[in-house]
Amino acid sequence: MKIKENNRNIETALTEICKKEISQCSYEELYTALLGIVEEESKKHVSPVKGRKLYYISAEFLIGKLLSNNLINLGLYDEVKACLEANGKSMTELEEIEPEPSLGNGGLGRLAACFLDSLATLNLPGDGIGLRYHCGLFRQKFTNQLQKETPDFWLGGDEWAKKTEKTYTVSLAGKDYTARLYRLAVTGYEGRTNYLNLFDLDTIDESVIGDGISFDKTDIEKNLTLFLYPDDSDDEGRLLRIYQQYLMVSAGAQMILEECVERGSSLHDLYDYAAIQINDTHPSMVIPELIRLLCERGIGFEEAAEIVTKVCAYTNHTILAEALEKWPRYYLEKVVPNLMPIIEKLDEMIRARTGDRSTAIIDDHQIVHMAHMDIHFTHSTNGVAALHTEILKNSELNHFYRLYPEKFNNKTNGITFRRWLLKCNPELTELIESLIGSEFKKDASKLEKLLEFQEDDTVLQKLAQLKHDNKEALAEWLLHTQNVAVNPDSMFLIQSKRLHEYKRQQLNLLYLIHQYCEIKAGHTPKTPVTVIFGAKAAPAYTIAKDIIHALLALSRVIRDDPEVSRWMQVVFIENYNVTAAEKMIPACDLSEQISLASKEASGTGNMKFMLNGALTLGTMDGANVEIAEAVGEDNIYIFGQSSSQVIRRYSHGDYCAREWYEVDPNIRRAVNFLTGEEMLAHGSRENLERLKNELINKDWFQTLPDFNAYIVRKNQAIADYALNPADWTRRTLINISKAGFFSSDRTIAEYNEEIWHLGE
Ligand code: 26V
Repeated sequence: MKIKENNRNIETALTEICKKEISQCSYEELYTALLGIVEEESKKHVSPVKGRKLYYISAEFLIGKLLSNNLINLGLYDEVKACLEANGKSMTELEEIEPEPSLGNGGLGRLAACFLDSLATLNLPGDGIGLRYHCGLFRQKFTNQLQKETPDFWLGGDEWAKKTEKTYTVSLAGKDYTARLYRLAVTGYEGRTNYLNLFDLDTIDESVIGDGISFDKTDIEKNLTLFLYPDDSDDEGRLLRIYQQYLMVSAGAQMILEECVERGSSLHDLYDYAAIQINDTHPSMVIPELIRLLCERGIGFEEAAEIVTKVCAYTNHTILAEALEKWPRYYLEKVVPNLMPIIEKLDEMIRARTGDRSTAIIDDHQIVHMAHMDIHFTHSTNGVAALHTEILKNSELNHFYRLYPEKFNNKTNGITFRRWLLKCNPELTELIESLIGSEFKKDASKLEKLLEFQEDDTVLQKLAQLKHDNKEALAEWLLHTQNVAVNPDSMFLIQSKRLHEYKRQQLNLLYLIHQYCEIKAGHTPKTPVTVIFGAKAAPAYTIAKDIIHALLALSRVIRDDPEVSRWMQVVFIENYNVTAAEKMIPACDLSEQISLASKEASGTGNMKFMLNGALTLGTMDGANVEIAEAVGEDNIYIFGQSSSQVIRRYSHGDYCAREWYEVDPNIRRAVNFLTGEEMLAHGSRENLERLKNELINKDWFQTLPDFNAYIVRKNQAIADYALNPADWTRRTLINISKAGFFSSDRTIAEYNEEIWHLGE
């Protein structure tokens, strides 16, 4: 490390760069100086690529703030923190200077960020390719208990992603645009430095943003990379999404070929130089684009298609049919006229291969199915948790599975322990280290050594104290950022994730209403609880916004009722993001993972909470199934219908929410409460009535059948926590010790061994 080689410590380096005493520096000055130090350090870990290199193409990289994480990965964090403290400065305040890059919606984007960390940590050559959105995902504000979206201008000032001189020409709707490359160094933990390559246009004009996050969607030159997934509730929005995707894949594909040729590839042997992972269907156009570029460089169509199939692999992240992208042919004809003939040829090849029209790329209604193209023209299709992959094979993608059984495989998701333990919970990291040494930081399976301590009262007491300290820290953060006071002596129950009906925040809502009524009837819980939500709803997703509205209104109803608020508090934090997650997760007692079984592909929040010593209350869905297997049924709270029951119910089409509502008095009481006078005192009749009607007449994600089981299991968890705290802590220790499997290092090692074969 140069800083040490030159015998300069951080203190002298900072003083030199800032040209004054550290105590005299502003946090902005220190931040800029540290950014420079990280940059210099990370360059030293760049090493030439030998053999195959991975390109992970994704419309989202939810990377979170980078300073502390980079310092941890480069081994500089402790030194910097000590130096700041010695000069009267705080690391926490310094962290607040950094804007959070809002380059993702949720799990899919965060997974991509965890994967980049693991690739670099495992010394694997692997870059990300994405877009440099100027405002990214919207910033969420609550006004009159309603979500409002405003732009999040996170760029400006010092940026981690550096502008380069590299540009690529991309033709959109017949007109040429210049895509510029920005590069952000990804530092591995004691590992190599890779890059996240983000493309952008120089011509973007933030002044075209009007009210909220509205803008003229047709002026591509000015708006193309303004927002992440702009509202696609109309044709213009959907077209813009295709423009964005093609900018990303065309510039990305050109960059990949250029790099490979520079490294000696003849392009016929592209497979020896590149592996491309297509993260969901958003980057699917990279397949025809690469074929187009290879043909342009003299390779025949059939060979080009073969090369691309060998190089590319596809990850499916959802079984929800409405989330699998399919575009009317005329959209693609308009935006990517050069690709359409290629997509047609690929479709013809598949017609010759199989008579099964359900696997067609272009169907009889002239709709282009991106996932179908992915499965036919890549060598690997993977699901993201064991159950999810089984559902893909046996139901959703069964026709493809029968065609290509060898292509299907599972890669259960994982999380990077550097951010989700070392960074967000240094106290727990220290305790673990004092007990089992530091190997777990790079070999997460070593956490199992903690099992030795499950009967050790001193360790358990330390663990309990640490959780309490983290709850106090969260309480302070909530007071400071959200202006709400919570009781750290209460039990913390957290549901934080995107707002979607299948994730069933509405089930939690109905539970809270039920408890409200029970407390009013004199049936108090065993201990006071604080229920914390964090979630953004897609701007055009009406019911999701109604659920937020109902939860915000209910939190006021409870706040204003001292009889209930002694026992229960509901907090919905505004603008949930990675930074908020880092504060919430270490403080959680009970992690709510209550999606309708079969609908959550994996979930990764579930893993983060488990690793930080929360117990899970969940359905047998996604990776919850594997968490339950790992910890055993005594150390998790499982409830609700199984995925096969749910799938059966859907296929019979015989679920009738109204029947459940009419028969069950608890359900009726909770649902009716939505439009009762207490709620109407704080909420809007229109929103609340719409939600109530949805629950009674549709309830597409079967909230009502799981309602009673959820109440019983949740109240059991609360009683166990209250009545046997030592045993609770013992069970949290078991959860932590079994979390090793959910490290993204394990996931990435599996991708590499079975799909990518990097560096070979
Ligand atoms: C997208 C959309 C868009 C249109 C309307 C409905 C809808 C529903 C879901 C989605 C999600 C698309 C893909 C996605 O983000 N999947 C998430 O990927 C995570 C990482 O693999 C995984 O943990 C989550 O379970 C999965 O939902």
